[in-house]
Amino acid sequence: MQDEIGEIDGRAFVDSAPVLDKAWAAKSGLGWIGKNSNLLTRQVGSFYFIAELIVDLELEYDSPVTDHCGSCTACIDACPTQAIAEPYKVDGSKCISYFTIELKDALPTSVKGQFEDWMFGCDICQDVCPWNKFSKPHNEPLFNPHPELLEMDKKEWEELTKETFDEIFKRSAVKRTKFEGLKRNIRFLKDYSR
Ligand code: B12
Ligand code: SF4
Ligand code: SF4
Repeated sequence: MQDEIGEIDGRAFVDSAPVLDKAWAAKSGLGWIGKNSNLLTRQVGSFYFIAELIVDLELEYDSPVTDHCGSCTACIDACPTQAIAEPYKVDGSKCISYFTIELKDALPTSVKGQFEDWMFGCDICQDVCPWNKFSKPHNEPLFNPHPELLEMDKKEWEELTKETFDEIFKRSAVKRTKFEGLKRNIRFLKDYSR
């Protein structure tokens, strides 16, 4: 933007600061917030991050778009932990994503058998969303998984070592759980899978 426009100042964020990503994106006309609480569009569904540029530049604003969830309840029906407490409201403390990424303590046995095969995060309420049949594959090499990761079978995941974890998740958000967190999740799936 500086190359095109000249002297401007600002900051960029991607899930990296206390900014209301979804609310601002919806206000900017980038999509609507669906019943699964993610921002989505009819053109590309919801499989993307939301990023912001906060700049000292006067812009022409777009208007919000309309909600196209209609009578669909696919995300609510598919959530294995009933975390979508009511349309548009996700109870974070029941979400597999919270349990497997954010929770630092032991996983409660009250949710045993409910994680299907999710060991880090969960995309079920997006996988079932009819608008995601319009989602497009990325072309960003940095998002590609480590090739070794794609080859691993169940046994290798269960025997994951710190060395392999450090290697395959070197540049990945999976580091957020740390090695012990991911091992905890894998053990939980092993002990309580249906
Ligand atoms: C906390 C958080 C979580 C928590 C809680 C999520 C929740 N739905 O409550 C947990 C750990 C569970 C989580 C999980 C996931 N998350 Co998350 N998460 C966040 C984070 C860091 C903060 C959200 C937040 O609580 N903000 C504070 C509250 C007050 O704001 P808010 O939720 O935006 O709500 C405002 C408005 O949206 C509006 N609003 C909200 N609900 C409603 C309902 C009605 C009826 C109305 C009128 C208005 C309204 O009012 C609020 C106040 O202005 C954001 C990043 C960010 N900085 O925003 C990512 C973010 C929301 N997460 C994201 C993703 C990708 C996920 C996962 C898919 C990850 C995964 N694969 O496991 C799951 C999806 C779970 C789900 N169905 O929502 C993306 C969503 C991208 C998108 N397309 O929308 C974000 C935006 C990160 C990013 N920048 O890309 N997440
Ligand atoms: S991410 Fe998974 S657990 Fe969380 S609300 Fe969606 S389907 Fe439910
Ligand atoms: S699955 Fe249906 S209700 Fe849920 S966000 Fe997608 S369109 Fe909306």
